Amino acid sequence: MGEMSNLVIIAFGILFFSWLLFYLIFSKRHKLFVKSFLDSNNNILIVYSKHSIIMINQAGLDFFGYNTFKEFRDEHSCISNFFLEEDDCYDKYTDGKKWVEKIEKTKSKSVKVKILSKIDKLYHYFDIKVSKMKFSNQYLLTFNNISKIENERQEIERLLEYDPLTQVYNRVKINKVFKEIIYAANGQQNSFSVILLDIDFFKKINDTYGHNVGDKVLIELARLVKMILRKEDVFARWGGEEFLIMSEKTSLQSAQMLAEYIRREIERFSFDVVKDVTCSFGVTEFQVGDTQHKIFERVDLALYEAKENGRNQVVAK
Ligand code: GH3
Ligand code: MG
Ligand code: MG
Repeated sequence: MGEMSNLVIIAFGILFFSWLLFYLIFSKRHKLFVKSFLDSNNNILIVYSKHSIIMINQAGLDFFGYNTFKEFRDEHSCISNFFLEEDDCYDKYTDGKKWVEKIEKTKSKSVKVKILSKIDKLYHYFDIKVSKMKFSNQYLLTFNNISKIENERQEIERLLEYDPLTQVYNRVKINKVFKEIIYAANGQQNSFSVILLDIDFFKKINDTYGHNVGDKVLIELARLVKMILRKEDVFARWGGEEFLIMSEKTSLQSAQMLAEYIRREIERFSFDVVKDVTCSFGVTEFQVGDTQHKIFERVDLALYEAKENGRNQVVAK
């Protein structure tokens, strides 16, 4: 009886170890098969599970600048650490470590991300598609490099926001900035001021020297004002010979001083051909509850008064 049970145990033992051996060989072969499949693809492919990377293909290692998966994994468990912050791009703060699961549940199952390549030192944009693998809790991440199309899109967007003559922002950009800045100012009591400037007797310049010289004055004026302003000030061509400055965290008094400084610099500047040019300025500060329309009404009225009072001066409202 005792011998019999020993035999049964040994038989089970043999069975178990053969299964284990078979499983190990099979799973290793399976893994090698998956790896060679992933490596054959030129796109970066990553197998992800439980918030960490469990496989990356050769294209991925090449892009991130690692020789082996082990080197890569030792330094980075979560791929979202690579995602850089940019408007309309997905970054590591959006959904934290659970980002793969979150994306898989969205309709598009994909996100746009921005990554800096260690190899070519360039920013790349990818559309990452997340697919859940059947009968497992693993996900396949497919990186589609959309840098070319994204750069072209950004270039077009940039062109749409710039005035082709003076190379400063135009109304498209200003309206966009206004929306954001008013929203921020209402929320955080973070004030800002607006300066509107208009060239005095510009029609006379055109009539006397011709339209091309008038254009040149606009270019020179824009360049001069841009040089005076801080990087964080928004400067735009509002219309024909009207320019607008938006200064964040700037009180009415400071904006008035800035306008006065610009006014004097323009007055002192010797423009090509025309030599003397002056401008009139309207200045106003954001007040809680203001709309873009209200701000413009005030700054326009201030500018009107500056013109009425004899031009080449600053009026604050
Ligand atoms: P004020 O002191 O009252 O501002 O007089 P002004 O002559 O400057 O005023 P007004 O606004 O009547 O004239 C603006 C002129 O600017 C009219 C238009 O022909 C000219 N202008 C608008 N856009 C351009 C441009 O892109 N290039 C040139 N050269 N002129 C332009
Ligand atoms: Mg005008
Ligand atoms: Mg004018």
